[in-house]
Amino acid sequence: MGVVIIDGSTVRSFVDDEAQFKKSVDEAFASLDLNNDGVLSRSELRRVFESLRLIETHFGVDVATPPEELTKLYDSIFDKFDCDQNGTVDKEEFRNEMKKIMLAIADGLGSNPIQMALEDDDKNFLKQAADLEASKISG
Ligand SMILES: [Ca+2]
Ligand SMILES: [Ca+2]
Repeated sequence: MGVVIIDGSTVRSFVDDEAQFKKSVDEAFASLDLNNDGVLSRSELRRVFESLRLIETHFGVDVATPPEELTKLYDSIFDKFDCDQNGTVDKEEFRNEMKKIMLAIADGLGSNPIQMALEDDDKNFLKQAADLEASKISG
């Protein structure tokens, strides 16, 4: 358990580092593709957001949101990811939309850093962004 400080530029430089971002997203994709069929289904994608905790922090949804409301929300998120609307999210769709989301978070953070408490083994993208920045500072 640690606390990381994240601001818009931290997130932005993470996304801008294409090789690193692709690696992180591909790793996340692989771990989420539970049945290893190369695409994410609705329920698989839902786990992304449950694990990232983006819903609570960035979509302005109360934690006490009724399950049916949450399902609607996750459905609308899925539709955003599923660009070609074929009912599954492939790697490219996942990466493109994650990039948009991360940049939207970066815009939202601006130059007002936030503190995030994270588990050490957290795969949270925001922690990875912070780690990347830390590694650059320390050389
Ligand atoms: Ca799958
Ligand atoms: Ca698709």
